[in-house]
Amino acid sequence: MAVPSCTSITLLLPLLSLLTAHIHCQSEEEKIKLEVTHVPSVCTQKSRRGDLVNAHYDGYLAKDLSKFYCSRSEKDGHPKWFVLGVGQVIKGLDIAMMEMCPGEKRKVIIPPSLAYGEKGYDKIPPNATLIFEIELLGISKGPRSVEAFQQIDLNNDKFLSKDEISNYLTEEFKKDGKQRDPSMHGRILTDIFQKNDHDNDGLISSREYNVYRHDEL
Ligand SMILES: *[C@@H]1O[C@H](CO)[C@@H](O)[C@H](O)[C@H]1NC(C)=O
Ligand SMILES: [Ca+2]
Ligand SMILES: [Ca+2]
Repeated sequence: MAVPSCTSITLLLPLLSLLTAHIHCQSEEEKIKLEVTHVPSVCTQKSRRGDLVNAHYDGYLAKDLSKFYCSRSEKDGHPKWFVLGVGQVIKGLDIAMMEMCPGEKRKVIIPPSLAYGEKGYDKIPPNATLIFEIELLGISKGPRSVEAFQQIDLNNDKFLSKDEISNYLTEEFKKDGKQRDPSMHGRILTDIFQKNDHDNDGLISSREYNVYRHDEL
């Protein structure tokens, strides 16, 4: 299906992760090694799976400590936004950034099985152990949160109908103010139902929507 252009990705982030979020099965024996290097004096909130987090991180190859990624020098130094725990970043980072306070800093050593594996990726060689220095800047409720579900579920019956999701898409599209091919709306809607309406009853239940079992609705 057609995917919205790059420029709209930030605003459509909730949407895109509705389309692409999936559960990762984890069988690896290997674990990350985590060190908390700075704790803020006040911690009002801790990061959870499904939260939209804002962070800076630098990545190094463990074998020679060469830096392969630095969020501070990419994209004009804007920190990265992503949904935590849904595979938008490598597994090791998803794990390392749980239960973290805004302002907290961590250093983590990630085995290849929780990073880019036997194949490697781009600047990352095969079987590379990675080191990340992470600073969490902010947390907001993510698209797969209970809050997001309730926002879409206008009649509050715990099911998302086509109309409700269509409304939500319309509102999201209005927010970024771009002209769009009207057929895209329909295509996204169809795609959302194909990927999420597992029992094909034309409604997305809280269970179908919510990949996080611990988020009781
Ligand atoms: C990566 O590790 C696997 C498993 O230990 C091994 O079979 C493979 O040969 C390694 N690949 C490279 C390029 O070192
Ligand atoms: Ca509903
Ligand atoms: Ca359903």
